[in-house]
Amino acid sequence: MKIDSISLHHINMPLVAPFETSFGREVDRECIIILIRSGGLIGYGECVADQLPGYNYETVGTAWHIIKDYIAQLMLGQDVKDAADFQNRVSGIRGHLLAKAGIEMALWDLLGKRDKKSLREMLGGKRDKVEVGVSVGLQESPEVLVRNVTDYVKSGYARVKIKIKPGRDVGDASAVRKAFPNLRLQVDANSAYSLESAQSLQPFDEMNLLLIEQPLFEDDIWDHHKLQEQFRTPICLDESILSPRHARYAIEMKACRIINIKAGRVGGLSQAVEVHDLCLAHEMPVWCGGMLETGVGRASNLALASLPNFILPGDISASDRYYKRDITHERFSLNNDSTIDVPRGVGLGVTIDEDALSSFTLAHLELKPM
Ligand code: OSB
Ligand code: MG
Repeated sequence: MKIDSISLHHINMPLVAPFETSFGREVDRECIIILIRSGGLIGYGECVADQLPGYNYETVGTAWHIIKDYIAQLMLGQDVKDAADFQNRVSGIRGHLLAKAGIEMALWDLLGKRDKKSLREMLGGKRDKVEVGVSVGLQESPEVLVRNVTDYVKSGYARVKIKIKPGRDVGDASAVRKAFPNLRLQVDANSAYSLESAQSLQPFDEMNLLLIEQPLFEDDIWDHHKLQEQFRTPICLDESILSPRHARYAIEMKACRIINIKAGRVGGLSQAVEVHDLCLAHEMPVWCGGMLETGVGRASNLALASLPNFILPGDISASDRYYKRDITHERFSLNNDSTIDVPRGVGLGVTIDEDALSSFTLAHLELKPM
């Protein structure tokens, strides 16, 4: 596909409720929506870098710079054949995986529109709908947390993840467990513990949790191995897995028993599929993580999560859990079996609400061949 132009929209969208994790509190979410034009078609992508480098070192600012000054220069006016060709072009750019993934998503949307295929079909997804859960941020108190979880359970979520941090871990989880003895429950620390401080999490082993997500440093696969040896509950890695190579390290080191896959974090959907395939070959179950995506990124997550080894429910909630107004005309809703339908249309299978997109846009840039 000859790339005619690449447009970037830096957007800010108000969240329906603040989202607090061990690395910070967000009341609105920023990201970059990417438009790639080719032969009269437009492909859309979402770069999930946020305003702050809390989850990942990338930000909207760094991704903007890397896309504008480096990635776009390797594509504009050129024939980019597919995701593999794209990955090959950007292989000289070290890191900046969220930036690369946003562009790759827009390429997939374009390819699907050109070939009249859905993303699910192109990636090899099998399911029509995927099991999902909800990720609940830190609340004022365990009581407020239980009230929040109750609302989500009532609205149909059969799996709940709660965020934890030192001092807000065992108490919070046991309050939820007491209120919901049979709920599929898991916790996410976003790297808030050391091997030493994580010893205080031992009571989790008596709470029948699905998994403990990313307790330790993002660059420390080996200490996760040591911690996993001390826990019966599966440890799941999120931040630590930045590539298929990291997934192999984690498997070989027995650093975890489950992997959370986010296409953004591993540098694109093609890389996410590679991680998926590797995990499948090693009988390591995976699930699809979320980054509070707009309808664009949510459509991509649903297609990815339809692959066979996505065995656990994904952090892919209904649109109304995140945004009152979204940038896609399509809104995603929860079926009564705690699933969400995978889009069927070509590419991502979503259409853009131009008014919404422009009203959320803080900055806009169009890049064309020189
Ligand atoms: O660690 O999984 C995470 C959101 C932003 C950054 C990191 C994480 C999250 C979530 C929310 O847990 C998942 C979602 O519902 O999109
Ligand atoms: Mg996580």
